[in-house]
Amino acid sequence: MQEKRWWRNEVVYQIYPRSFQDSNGDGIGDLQGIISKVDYLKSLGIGIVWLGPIFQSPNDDNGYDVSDYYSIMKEFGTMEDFDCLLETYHRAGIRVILDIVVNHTSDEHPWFIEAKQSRDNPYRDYYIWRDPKDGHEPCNWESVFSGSVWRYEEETGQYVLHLYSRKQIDLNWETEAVRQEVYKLSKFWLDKGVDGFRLDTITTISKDMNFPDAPVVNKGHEFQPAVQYYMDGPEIMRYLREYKEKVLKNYNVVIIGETPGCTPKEALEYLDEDTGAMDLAIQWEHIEKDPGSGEKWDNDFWTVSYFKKIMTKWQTELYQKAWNVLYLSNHDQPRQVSRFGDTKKYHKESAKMLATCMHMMQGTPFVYQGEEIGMTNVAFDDIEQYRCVETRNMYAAEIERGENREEVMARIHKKSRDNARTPMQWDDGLYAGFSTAEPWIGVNANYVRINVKQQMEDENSILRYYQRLIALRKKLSVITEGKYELLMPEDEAVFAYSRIMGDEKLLVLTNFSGQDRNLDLDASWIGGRLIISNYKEVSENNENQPLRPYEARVYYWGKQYD
Ligand code: TEU
Ligand code: CA
Repeated sequence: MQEKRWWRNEVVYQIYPRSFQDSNGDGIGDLQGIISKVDYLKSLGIGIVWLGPIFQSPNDDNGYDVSDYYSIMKEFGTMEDFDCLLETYHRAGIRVILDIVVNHTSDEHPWFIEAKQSRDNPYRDYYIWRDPKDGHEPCNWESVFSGSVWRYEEETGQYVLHLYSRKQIDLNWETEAVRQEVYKLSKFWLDKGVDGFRLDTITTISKDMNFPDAPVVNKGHEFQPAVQYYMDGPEIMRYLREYKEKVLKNYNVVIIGETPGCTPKEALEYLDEDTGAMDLAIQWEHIEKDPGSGEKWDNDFWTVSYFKKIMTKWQTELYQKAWNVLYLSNHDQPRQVSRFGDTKKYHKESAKMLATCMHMMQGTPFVYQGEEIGMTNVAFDDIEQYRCVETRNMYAAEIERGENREEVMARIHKKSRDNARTPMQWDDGLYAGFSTAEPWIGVNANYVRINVKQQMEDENSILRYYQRLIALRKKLSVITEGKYELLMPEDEAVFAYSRIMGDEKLLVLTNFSGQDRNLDLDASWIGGRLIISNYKEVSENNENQPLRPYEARVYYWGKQYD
């Protein structure tokens, strides 16, 4: 495992441990469950798994609120289970990446329990405290999860900062001891042999410490979106470079930063091999128009031409300078086939088309659990069935503001993070084969139709298609290395692009609509050889025949294929 930049040739699979596989019948996914699925991931062709947070946590935000960085969450198992997981996956040739959450800790972390005792407690400066301003919050910033970013602490008469939930208190990276703690815990896990980190919300660790009021953009909100004051802040590069210098550069690991709101220009700074600090950046631009507006719950702005523009920008600007992350789904986003495809008439076709469009681009594809079988959004009737702290807070705030319940639920059905967090659908048995007991969150009722077992047996399933896509990437280096170029840029439904490397080339044709679409490509694209498609009855060579609803076809020119 010594080769450099090994992550460029692999596909990453993201596991949300709580929802993947329960092994002991308590309704909660766990490490033994993950261990039991190693052959499944191997058969898919996965080279790297990213595990959502597995550390001790009161689970206000499902592990993104850590109370002990050195022990495994009780519900997930023990340190022995973790060691066994690492060994099992390594033996199968799959690398393991941990999700490190160091923008904040849980309010139940011993550091915070100490810090809130008194103003002169040695841990006080691990967090960010401010005096009340005219008897109120120090500034008007709105938390990502609704309400103010400030929480008042009676005992010491000060407010403490939390960008996320009230139980996720932001660490103060200005404090040398905090940075030392981060280095120490990172070394602990790296020395165990993990293959890298995904650094949760890492671009918010440096804030504007003057805490200016944010401009009022929406009179309906008491507090204001203030992302410009805490994203990619003034000291971010200094913190990250020091982290790399003191810890990360001593290991052959991959560092993946979660970088919401990041532009290609900023990404190039983060990703620079000499002066930067990470290997991959999970940018958000193609799935969230304006994360800064704080209006994630608004109706979709998304159009195919917008998507093409954003993807093309990233493909072009990072080319030969840095490496892209290719994804449409994760644990914070609705299911991709519900959002960008058609779950009714063209479920299979659209799920395969979306995968083709992403996997043929330049970068490392990230597959989020269940995506490979086309899992869909869920629509629970009652807010009580939702578990996500963001969703529940949003609901409470909107109802209090007098919004209409049905309308609020409709937005939740569309965008709630719980859409992606229902249990993995393994088979058509009780609780979808996820558990023998009632799961911590409801199973999507469509598991009888959409599940791994059925798709393993079906040659034409979405799952089998993912296997083929991943195998192709291993076979044809033009998929990893080729230069990207957008074709038919103006088309509102067809996303067509080419990949070129020497005398090898790929033509990727995808239709994002439920209608037939004509192709408008010049004669140099006639011919080639069909290497994958989501329809039957496709000619072996490209003749520019129209694309059928959600059709995807990929043609190859070159010598590597046999
Ligand atoms: O997400 C960071 C982040 O920007 C999200 O909170 C995003 O704004 C939100 O999900 C929009 O719906 C990371 C994790 O991926 C997320 O699960 C955590 O809740 C969050 O950090 C706090 O740790
Ligand atoms: Ca369990």
